[in-house]
Amino acid sequence: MPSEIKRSVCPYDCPDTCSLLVTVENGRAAAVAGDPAHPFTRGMLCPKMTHYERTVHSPDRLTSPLLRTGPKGAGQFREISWREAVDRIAARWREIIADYGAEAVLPYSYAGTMGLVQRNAGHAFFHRLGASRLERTICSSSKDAGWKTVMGATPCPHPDEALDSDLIILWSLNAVATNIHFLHSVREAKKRGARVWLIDTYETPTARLADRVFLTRPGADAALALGMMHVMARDGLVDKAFIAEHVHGYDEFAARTLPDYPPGKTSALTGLPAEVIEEMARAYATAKAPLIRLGSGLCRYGNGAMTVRTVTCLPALAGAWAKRGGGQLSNLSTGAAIDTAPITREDFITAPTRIVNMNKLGDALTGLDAPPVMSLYVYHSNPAAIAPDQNKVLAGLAREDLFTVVHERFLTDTARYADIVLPATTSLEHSDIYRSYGHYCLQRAYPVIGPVGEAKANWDVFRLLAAAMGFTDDLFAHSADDLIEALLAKPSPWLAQTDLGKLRAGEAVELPLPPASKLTFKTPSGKIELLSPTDAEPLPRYLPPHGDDAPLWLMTAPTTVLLNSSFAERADLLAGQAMTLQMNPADAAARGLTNGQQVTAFNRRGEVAFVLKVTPGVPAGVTVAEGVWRIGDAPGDRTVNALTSQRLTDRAAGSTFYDTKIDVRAG
Ligand SMILES: Nc1nc2c(c(=O)[nH]1)N[C@H]1C(S)=C(S)[C@@H](COP(=O)(O)OP(=O)(O)OC[C@H]3O[C@@H](n4cnc5c(=O)[nH]c(N)nc54)[C@H](O)[C@@H]3O)O[C@H]1N2
Ligand SMILES: Nc1nc2c(c(=O)[nH]1)N[C@H]1C(S)=C(S)[C@@H](COP(=O)(O)OP(=O)(O)OC[C@H]3O[C@@H](n4cnc5c(=O)[nH]c(N)nc54)[C@H](O)[C@@H]3O)O[C@H]1N2
Ligand SMILES: [Mo]
Repeated sequence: MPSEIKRSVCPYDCPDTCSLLVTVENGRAAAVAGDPAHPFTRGMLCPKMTHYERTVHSPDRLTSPLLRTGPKGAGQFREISWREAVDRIAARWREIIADYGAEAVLPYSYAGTMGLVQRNAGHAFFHRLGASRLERTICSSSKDAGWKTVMGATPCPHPDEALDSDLIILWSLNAVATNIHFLHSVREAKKRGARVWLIDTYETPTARLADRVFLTRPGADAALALGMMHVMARDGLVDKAFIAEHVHGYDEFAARTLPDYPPGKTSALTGLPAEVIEEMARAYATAKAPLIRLGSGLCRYGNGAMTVRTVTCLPALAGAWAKRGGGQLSNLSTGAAIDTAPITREDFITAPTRIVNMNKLGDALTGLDAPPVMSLYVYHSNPAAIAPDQNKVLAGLAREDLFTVVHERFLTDTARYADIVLPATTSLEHSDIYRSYGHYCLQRAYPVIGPVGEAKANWDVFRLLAAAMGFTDDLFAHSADDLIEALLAKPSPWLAQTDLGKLRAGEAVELPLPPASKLTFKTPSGKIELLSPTDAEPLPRYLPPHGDDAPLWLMTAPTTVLLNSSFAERADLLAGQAMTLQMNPADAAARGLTNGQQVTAFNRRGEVAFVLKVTPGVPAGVTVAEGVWRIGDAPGDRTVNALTSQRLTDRAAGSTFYDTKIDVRAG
């Protein structure tokens, strides 16, 4: 049979949301390439997606439902039919609901796939069931909250604005790993003379693209931003005309907040020399069009929302919004284009049910009562690996009386604890529609190959479960394709301006940003709000992170070869890699540790074995563990999240992965 090239979309949780060209031969994906027609993909894929077909057709794919035959966690199962699997789940849920009520059932899902239908596929079902609701704030809810306090619902600028910037600041962003397609514009801008800064806590792989690298103490970015703004105000480097027209509360901010943050004090908080903070302030304020591309690392601290809020004040003081190429790029939101209500069906909630924060899964499984969690249904997420406080999560998953169902593509660390495992399709095998948090394109994907084995898509599984539970709502009679049409049929002014024919044909369409959107601030005052009079914290300030009673910070950073725990199935990507802990030579010497040896990182929550990598790229007092590894590939029996905590951010109940301290010993 001749090969065919079909279009699809990268489903992963990444701001780049690439358009894919898949070569299909004999019903199999033979090769995958980046789509040259897509304005952000530009024909290029990251190293992970270059051989996506190896994930899709991996010999490790789950191809049949499984029933546990050994102890929890041992990974011993036997194959059963879908009919038996669904009947067993429904029967067990009926018993649990009779004994404890439906809130004893907890769904757990996050972002294995970002498509609007498959990602949100369980909401209607669990609302209808009356299950506990999951608060899905593991990623960057505090970043969104910080942005919103200052900018309201103002859209982020187009990412291509970077082309016209003369100073691009990659702030807490390891773009080489997490936003590789943004670097196209960064490189082009550099050719035109732009300077590039990186502000991080260690020299990430992105450091080599930067003209200047500024390493700040973890959780101290608000102090850095305040120090810069202090110097700008002190030296008359703020844009007075812009402030007068577009900024609310500058006088209060300048009088009440900024005097508290002179360079000496902010130097002590950040670890950056005072003269460097002065220099950064001057360079930022005198750039023609400075652009901050804000990553998410800095929001995952006890002070995360306030930190983002504070950094977001910088472009207002510099008047950067008035200039093409200037401003700040945070998480882009296109939620206003497509309303997901036809899928999420909040109207199915008849009485408000319990809300469980996903960062506190360990506590929920081990400590909740009235009712306890008696069943956990996990889909497109891997909480045994990615959730904080792994020891508590695993203790919960090991409970003999917990009925766990995991719908997965692979036998992940979570799936190993399941009573029933259900096999999931990959994105090439099901329909969906995707928006992005790094650009303004929408794209619809059709299946390009049939399901591998007996794999089923998220939505199709919930249709089966709905039937087994006796739910007769019309919604569950519909296919994923019907749901996509229902989304497109809900008119929004933004969607009305796009070519729906092209979208339905599977091509990317770009939502147009309204003209002058950069100077139309969607806040209550219509201005950028430095002062929020009714907020418990009316003005930005430096708040300390949580910290821990231990000497070394631990950066739980992304790696180029994994995406959270996804791609762990890919031996080709992990070849030559090890689960390392990076450490400064001085910290290693002080502990008598040498490069390449096995070490144990520990704190009061857990102990994790790593291979030590001694490097001057990590400052003293900081350690780095890149990637969320599979326990089977780790030197010991735990991975990085045995060290992280369930503590939340100051606002929006976010995760605090980086707000972790440890000590390290040999062995
Ligand atoms: N290859 C790869 N791609 C990914 C992911 C992945 O794991 N791997 N993850 C995906 C996901 S889920 C998301 S949310 C996105 C974003 O993924 P994120 O994990 O949020 O990654 P970044 O936005 O790059 O931000 C992380 C950077 O912040 C730095 N950092 C940590 N603490 C601080 C601090 O206090 N101050 C400063 N200035 N910097 C700090 C870290 O050292 C790191 O370089 O990327 C997605 N893409
Ligand atoms: N230490 C540390 N921990 C972290 C982070 C970190 O940087 N460091 N990052 C955090 C962040 S930002 C995030 S967003 C979370 C992400 O947490 P998760 O969203 O849980 O991310 P993944 O580890 O990618 O796990 C997704 C799982 O979904 C499965 N999957 C993919 N597609 C489908 C599908 O269509 N159907 C079904 N049923 N399954 C599918 C994949 O096989 C994979 O096992 O992790 C957080 N945890
Ligand atoms: Mo994330």
